[in-house]
Amino acid sequence: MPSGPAQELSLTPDPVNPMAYAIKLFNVKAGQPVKLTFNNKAAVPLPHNVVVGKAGSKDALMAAAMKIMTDPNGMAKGFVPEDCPDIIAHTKLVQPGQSETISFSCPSPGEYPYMCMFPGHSALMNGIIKAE
Ligand SMILES: [Cu+2]
Repeated sequence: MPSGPAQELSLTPDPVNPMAYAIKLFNVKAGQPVKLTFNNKAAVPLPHNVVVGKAGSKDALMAAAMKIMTDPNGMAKGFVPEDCPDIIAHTKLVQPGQSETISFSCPSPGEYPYMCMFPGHSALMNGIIKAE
């Protein structure tokens, strides 16, 4: 079980490119709780989500993003592929001006990918939480 103080991460869309995140790399301690807040404040209003995957699952997450993009119920699901076993945490689809905080932990050292699965965003709108 994770113990110790929560490591608070704060994420927004990139102020220059609204289809990317402002931060592409976070460093955390493995095994300690993480609180990630996504604040969807941007000059260009677009909905986004944040989907966090297991260590080393970036390719699997990318594939899941491609799949949910063509799902006729994708919007209703907030573009979160609930059937993807590599997902450890996610926000709902966060509308412009709103924010959401999610809690999880990175149990062991590794590179935990996060990405936005709103159609067309995942290729650039992604990053890594590096746990050590
Ligand atoms: Cu997005």
